[in-house]
Amino acid sequence: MSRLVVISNRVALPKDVRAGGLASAMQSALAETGGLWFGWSGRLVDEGERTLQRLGDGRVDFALLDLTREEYARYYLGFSNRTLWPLLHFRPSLLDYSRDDFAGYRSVNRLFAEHVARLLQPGDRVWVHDYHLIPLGAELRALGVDAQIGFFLHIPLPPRELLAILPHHEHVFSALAAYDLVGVQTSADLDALTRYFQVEYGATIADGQAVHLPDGRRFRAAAFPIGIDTGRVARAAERAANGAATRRLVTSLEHRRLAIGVDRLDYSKGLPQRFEAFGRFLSRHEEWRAKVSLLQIAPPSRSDVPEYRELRSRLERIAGATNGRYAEPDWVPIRYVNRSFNQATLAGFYRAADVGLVTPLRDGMNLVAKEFVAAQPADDPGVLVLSSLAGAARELTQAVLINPHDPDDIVDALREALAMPLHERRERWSAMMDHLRRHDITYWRNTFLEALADT
Ligand code: ADQ
Repeated sequence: MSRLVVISNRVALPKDVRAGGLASAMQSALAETGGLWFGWSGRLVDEGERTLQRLGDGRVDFALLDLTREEYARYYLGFSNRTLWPLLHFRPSLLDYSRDDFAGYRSVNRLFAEHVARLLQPGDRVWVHDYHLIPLGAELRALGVDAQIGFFLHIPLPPRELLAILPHHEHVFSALAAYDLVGVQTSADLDALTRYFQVEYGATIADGQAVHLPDGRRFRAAAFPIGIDTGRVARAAERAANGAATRRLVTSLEHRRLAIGVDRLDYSKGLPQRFEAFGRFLSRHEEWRAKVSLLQIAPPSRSDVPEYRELRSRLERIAGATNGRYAEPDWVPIRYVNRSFNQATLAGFYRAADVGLVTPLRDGMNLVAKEFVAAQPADDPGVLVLSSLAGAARELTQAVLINPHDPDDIVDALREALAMPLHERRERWSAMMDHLRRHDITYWRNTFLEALADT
């Protein structure tokens, strides 16, 4: 089988213990066929000190490229995370555009392409990941690369009207036509993509998937909802149930109930709304005071971006106010923890929880929702409360679905979840678990790579 070359902003090395499902899916794909994973090293250097670090054993290799501080500021913090991220998450009011950032984004994509082009071998298949690297395929083509190249967008794709808000959007999104296959998370994202090409470029769409441009370019687009390593999460949760971390958590609850949220600290995750709703739940349902806690695990991310720092102080204020108002000497409503845990520990925490609160304002998929379900014990499963605006809601239809913009919806869902009879919890859980077992991360990776091979 031909070698696989994976390109993403960050690379997960085999020794990375915090690596999640995506990292292990890529690593196992690379292990099967041999290959290379290319991305930013995470190091910032001065101009002229850039290195390309090579690791691996010759069968599975890693190539890690340094960036300068200027490139990091423009490509990563600027255009990727202050322009594309808010826009693609339906938040145009947070969009911060600058021509210099856009130029930086393009030049890092070109830089990546130049390095990758030198590392490619005849017959390689290339798989590019996510919004940081949309123009990479076109840059590779400009360098004469004729390998099969696929692209997967992990975050949502909003309707054309929103995409068109981005200055010079045509220079960004038309680059998708350079790929043989463009994968998105849901059929809604796929509709947005095909519609954008129809309206902006007069493309015609055959079989709902083949996009033909009037200039003769063509590519295939399809939805590939990403999954998790369902079996691994389930086994990890079972093992962790008796581990020290889960036992300490359970003991600390003293038979009270537990709702859990686990998210990167990001404004797309709806954390202020979740905290507010939990406070409202306690205010409205006195009978639940001192009977249930919310454990929110939220490690800071992108703290060099001002919106993320503001979010952090906002959450501290709401958690502080809610705790000040309702806490008892022996009970705190919101346990707010700003650090990350390894996947096994998280799996144990999910299993110990009665309710998983996953309430993003917008999310490409949301793997935490899937991990929460996979970690539940079959005989006494917890209840997933899930935002209908997360990609995962299209598959996990047996969750208690809510609109995160309506705090009362979250309040009602919490009450319903905490009171749900065992037979109903089991019924909902088995349907979701069946789906997750059939559509796991290996299925996702294989369907994408098979579709790429078919292009
Ligand atoms: P993210 O926005 O990072 O991913 P999500 O899918 O929920 O969102 O999480 C990714 C992984 O990070 C999960 O495996 C989760 O367990 C882990 N994680 C989250 N918080 C953690 C913590 N506190 N400690 C340790 N691990 C933690 C983007 C898109 C999503 C899409 C994924 C995959 O925004 O919509 O589902 O990519 O395509």
